[in-house]
Amino acid sequence: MQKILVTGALGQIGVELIDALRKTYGKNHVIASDLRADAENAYGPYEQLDVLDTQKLTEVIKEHKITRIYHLAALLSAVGEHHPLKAWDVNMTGTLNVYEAARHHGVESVFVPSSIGAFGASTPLDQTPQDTIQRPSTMYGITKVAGELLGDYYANKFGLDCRGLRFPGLISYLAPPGGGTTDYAVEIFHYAVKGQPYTCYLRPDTSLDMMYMPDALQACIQLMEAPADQLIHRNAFNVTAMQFTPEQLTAEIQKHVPDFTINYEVDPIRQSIADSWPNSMDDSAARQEWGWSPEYDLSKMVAEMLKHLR
Ligand code: NAD
Ligand code: AKB
Repeated sequence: MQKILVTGALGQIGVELIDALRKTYGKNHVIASDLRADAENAYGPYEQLDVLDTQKLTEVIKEHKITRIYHLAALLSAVGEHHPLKAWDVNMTGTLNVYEAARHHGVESVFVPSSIGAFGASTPLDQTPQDTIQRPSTMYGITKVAGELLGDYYANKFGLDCRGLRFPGLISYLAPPGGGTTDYAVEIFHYAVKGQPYTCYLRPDTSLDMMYMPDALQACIQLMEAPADQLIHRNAFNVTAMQFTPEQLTAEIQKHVPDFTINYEVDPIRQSIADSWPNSMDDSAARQEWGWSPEYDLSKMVAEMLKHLR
């Protein structure tokens, strides 16, 4: 049975992933970790762990005899543009520390999420292929491309089973998003259920890939359980579930909340990031190699989000 460490476990993905992993592998087989000393959201084994602290990282891996790591600790795109050097440190040095500790201390497999942020304006933005030009313009994107390459390097050079997904914007109701460009697609629901208008920082026609969290959790577990000989790419799979603009999301919410209104005050930093990201990704490699098949489309996701937030 796997013994799993999750870094950055108190973030938007982590709080739900630890629960999903514990249902699959057992409560005591999943160690949550994050920067905070208190961990009331961890509901099980927890370690305070800064991924920049290599000594503590090694201790945690050895003490719990970790065999698999889900490395979620990172700074997201918008925060990363405000703190680029910190984003480099956490996303790059943190990931390198995790790979190094893993290969030296008996860890067999490591999951590191990438992002639509690993693409840039020179990438084909419609049906973005699995293998294509990656010249991102954000510090976040630079760290994501380098993280993808590091995964390939550690797999090829040291035989560490490094896998990962290029996630689109993730939509969930439990933990708030951590400061990304796609956060509007979560925030908007909180305003809709409170009966308040929402001011969106992206233009109404900005199309981005998105996914509802249960599909993302399923993808994290399914990819890591896929037989290695089925995977041609292994690392950095495009995965998507839906594409929409703020205008289209608003129209879908209005089917349930007819009085809901939106207005727009465009933030030039986040708008330029969104403009450099795909309008829609081609995720056929994930579908073919390990059976990726999302359950939630726009209308199903909106109905579920509103139901849970109410
Ligand atoms: P988040 O910002 O919600 O959570 C990140 C967590 O990392 C936070 O709890 C934070 O305290 C922790 N952290 C920050 N610095 C740390 C450090 N030095 N040591 C240990 N922990 C640290 O992020 P998330 O949305 O849960 O994203 C997790 C991963 O998934 C990231 O790699 C992110 O790039 C990727 N991803 C997320 C999305 C999304 O829409 N949420 C989309 C694509 C990719
Ligand atoms: C962000 O907007 O930074 C994240 C992502 C898509 O990587 N949600």
